[in-house]
Amino acid sequence: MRTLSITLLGAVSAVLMTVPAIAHPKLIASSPVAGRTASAPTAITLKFSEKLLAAFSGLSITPLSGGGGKAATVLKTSVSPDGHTLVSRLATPLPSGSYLVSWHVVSSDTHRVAGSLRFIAR
Ligand SMILES: [Cu+2]
Repeated sequence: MRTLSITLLGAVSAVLMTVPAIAHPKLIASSPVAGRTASAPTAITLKFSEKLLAAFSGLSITPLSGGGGKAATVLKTSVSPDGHTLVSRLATPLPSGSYLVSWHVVSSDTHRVAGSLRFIAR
Protein backbone atom coordinates (compact mmCIF):
# COMPACT_ATOMS: atom_id res chain seq x y z
CA MET A 1 0.00 0.00 0.00
CA ARG A 2 2.80 2.35 0.90
CA THR A 3 4.57 1.49 -2.38
CA LEU A 4 1.39 2.27 -4.30
CA SER A 5 1.01 5.65 -2.56
CA ILE A 6 4.58 6.57 -3.37
CA THR A 7 4.08 5.50 -6.98
CA LEU A 8 0.92 7.59 -7.22
CA LEU A 9 2.66 10.55 -5.67
CA GLY A 10 5.41 10.21 -8.25
CA ALA A 11 2.86 10.07 -11.07
CA VAL A 12 1.03 13.13 -9.76
CA SER A 13 4.31 15.05 -9.50
CA ALA A 14 5.20 14.09 -13.07
CA VAL A 15 1.82 15.34 -14.30
CA LEU A 16 2.14 18.60 -12.38
CA MET A 17 5.54 19.20 -13.91
CA THR A 18 4.20 18.77 -17.45
CA VAL A 19 1.31 21.21 -16.91
CA PRO A 20 2.14 24.28 -19.00
CA ALA A 21 4.21 26.66 -16.95
CA ILE A 22 2.58 29.98 -16.13
CA ALA A 23 5.92 31.48 -16.99
CA HIS A 24 5.65 32.00 -20.71
CA PRO A 25 8.45 34.23 -21.92
CA LYS A 26 7.47 37.88 -21.62
CA LEU A 27 9.38 40.73 -23.18
CA ILE A 28 10.55 42.80 -20.21
CA ALA A 29 12.98 45.24 -21.83
CA SER A 30 14.28 46.22 -25.22
CA SER A 31 16.92 48.36 -26.83
CA PRO A 32 15.89 50.47 -28.64
CA VAL A 33 13.02 51.01 -26.21
CA ALA A 34 9.61 50.34 -27.79
CA GLY A 35 7.97 53.53 -29.03
CA ARG A 36 11.04 55.66 -28.40
CA THR A 37 13.70 57.29 -30.53
CA ALA A 38 17.22 55.87 -30.51
CA SER A 39 20.37 57.46 -31.85
CA ALA A 40 21.91 55.39 -34.67
CA PRO A 41 21.31 52.01 -33.03
CA THR A 42 23.94 49.36 -33.74
CA ALA A 43 22.17 46.48 -32.04
CA ILE A 44 18.70 45.29 -31.16
CA THR A 45 18.37 43.52 -27.84
CA LEU A 46 15.22 42.02 -26.39
CA LYS A 47 15.22 40.82 -22.79
CA PHE A 48 12.73 38.14 -21.73
CA SER A 49 11.49 36.81 -18.42
CA GLU A 50 12.45 33.22 -19.30
CA LYS A 51 15.49 31.51 -20.75
CA LEU A 52 15.37 31.19 -24.53
CA LEU A 53 16.25 28.43 -26.93
CA ALA A 54 18.56 30.16 -29.41
CA ALA A 55 17.82 27.78 -32.29
CA PHE A 56 14.11 28.65 -32.22
CA SER A 57 14.29 32.36 -31.47
CA GLY A 58 14.82 35.22 -33.88
CA LEU A 59 13.71 38.56 -35.20
CA SER A 60 13.18 40.53 -38.36
CA ILE A 61 13.14 44.24 -39.00
CA THR A 62 11.00 46.22 -41.42
CA PRO A 63 11.58 49.86 -42.31
CA LEU A 64 8.25 51.71 -42.02
CA SER A 65 9.28 55.06 -43.45
CA GLY A 66 11.12 56.23 -46.53
CA GLY A 67 8.77 54.70 -49.07
CA GLY A 68 6.24 51.92 -48.61
CA GLY A 69 6.48 48.29 -49.48
CA LYS A 70 9.83 47.60 -47.86
CA ALA A 71 10.36 43.95 -47.04
CA ALA A 72 11.19 42.53 -43.64
CA THR A 73 14.82 41.49 -43.20
CA VAL A 74 15.59 38.54 -40.98
CA LEU A 75 18.55 39.48 -38.80
CA LYS A 76 21.16 37.14 -37.40
CA THR A 77 20.64 36.73 -33.67
CA SER A 78 22.27 35.12 -30.68
CA VAL A 79 21.21 34.59 -27.08
CA SER A 80 23.15 36.16 -24.22
CA PRO A 81 25.11 33.89 -21.86
CA ASP A 82 22.41 34.16 -19.17
CA GLY A 83 19.86 32.92 -21.72
CA HIS A 84 17.40 35.78 -21.31
CA THR A 85 18.31 38.21 -24.06
CA LEU A 86 17.98 37.91 -27.82
CA VAL A 87 20.70 40.00 -29.43
CA SER A 88 21.16 41.16 -33.01
CA ARG A 89 24.26 43.20 -33.74
CA LEU A 90 24.03 45.36 -36.85
CA ALA A 91 26.96 45.67 -39.24
CA THR A 92 26.17 49.38 -39.67
CA PRO A 93 24.03 51.79 -37.62
CA LEU A 94 20.41 51.89 -38.71
CA PRO A 95 19.63 54.82 -41.00
CA SER A 96 17.13 57.39 -39.70
CA GLY A 97 13.56 56.25 -39.95
CA SER A 98 10.92 54.27 -38.15
CA TYR A 99 11.16 50.51 -37.84
CA LEU A 100 9.08 47.52 -36.89
CA VAL A 101 10.83 44.64 -35.14
CA SER A 102 8.97 41.33 -35.21
CA TRP A 103 10.27 38.69 -32.86
CA HIS A 104 9.56 35.10 -31.93
CA VAL A 105 11.10 33.18 -29.09
CA VAL A 106 10.84 29.71 -27.66
CA SER A 107 11.60 29.45 -23.97
CA SER A 108 13.25 26.52 -22.27
CA ASP A 109 9.77 25.19 -21.37
CA THR A 110 9.28 24.91 -25.20
CA HIS A 111 6.55 27.56 -25.40
CA ARG A 112 6.58 29.85 -28.41
CA VAL A 113 5.67 33.50 -28.07
CA ALA A 114 5.80 36.17 -30.76
CA GLY A 115 5.37 39.92 -30.79
CA SER A 116 6.54 43.15 -32.29
CA LEU A 117 7.63 46.64 -31.36
CA ARG A 118 8.30 49.88 -33.16
CA PHE A 119 10.96 52.47 -32.66
CA ILE A 120 12.50 55.43 -34.45
CA ALA A 121 16.18 55.75 -35.37
CA ARG A 122 17.72 59.22 -35.61
CU1 LIG B 1 5.41 28.73 -21.07
